[in-house]
Amino acid sequence: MSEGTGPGPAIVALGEPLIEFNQHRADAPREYLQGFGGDTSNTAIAAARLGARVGYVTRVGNDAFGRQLIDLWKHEHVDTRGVAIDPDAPTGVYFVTHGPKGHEFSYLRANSAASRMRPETLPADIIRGAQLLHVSGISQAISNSACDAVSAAIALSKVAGAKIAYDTNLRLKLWPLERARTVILATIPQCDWCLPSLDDAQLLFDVNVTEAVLAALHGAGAKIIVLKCGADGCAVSDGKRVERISPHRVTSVDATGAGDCFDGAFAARTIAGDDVFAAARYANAAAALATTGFGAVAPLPRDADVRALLGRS
Ligand code: KDG
Repeated sequence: MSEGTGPGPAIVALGEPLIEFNQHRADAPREYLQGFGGDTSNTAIAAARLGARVGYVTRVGNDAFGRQLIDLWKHEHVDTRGVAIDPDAPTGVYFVTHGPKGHEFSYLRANSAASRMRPETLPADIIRGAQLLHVSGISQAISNSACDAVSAAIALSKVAGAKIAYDTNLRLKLWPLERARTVILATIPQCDWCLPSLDDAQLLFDVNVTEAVLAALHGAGAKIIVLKCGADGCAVSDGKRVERISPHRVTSVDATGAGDCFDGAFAARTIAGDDVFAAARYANAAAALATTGFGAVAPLPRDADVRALLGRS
């Protein structure tokens, strides 16, 4: 697998990586474990750990955190040819705190290097060479120019005949609901696979029941939907058939990045030839394993772990 030479990646993810500080001990709430996050980076690493040839497209700062991220991707066999170093803006940071309602994110990322992505700076050849582009609502929320870069990347992938996977990843700390809704509803019909969480879809469409959510998403132009329902597993719909996939029983400590792991596993398996239902069953198990450790990246599983969990269920 290549980190910078040889054949280009089959899967390309585009977005913002973050340095993570995770409050990992209930008895020491001011102690933070440093790790890594950023939804699309998590997705890229998850897919790479599961055996896919993956590349990442972003900008990092010319700082210690940017260098740590580049080292991480190299270590994880994620191709870094699409990563640019911005001399004038920092790498983004976020904190994860844990409370009775689950985890909460606090960001230090305004005007970050990744937020300065724009269509003209995209590595067009790398995007055109991939079979699958993965983007998210966070990639679009971080700035107007990054939002335009996502549209440009989608256009490049479409011309190249690649599949496009889209996680709505709605973060209301990054943009207001009305703007998010406008952009997300314009993006959904352009993508082949729509991978929202149930929470996102409920907020976007103001409906609650899974069937109504799936109908609203198809009505908005989604072709294939993989609805991630957190601790309740997921539901897959191709417009003709709906399959509900039950959750796996694991000891969860931190759900940060579980949805991103799902996306990476789904991408890895579809590229390997699985149909969307089989890929979602696999991804559902991978995502469960991602909740068994702290942080978005450290607990991302390997193929043998996922298959062992699938074999136990
Ligand atoms: O899904 C986990 C991500 O949300 C986390 O790693 C941080 O990318 C992040 C974000 O923007 O919230």
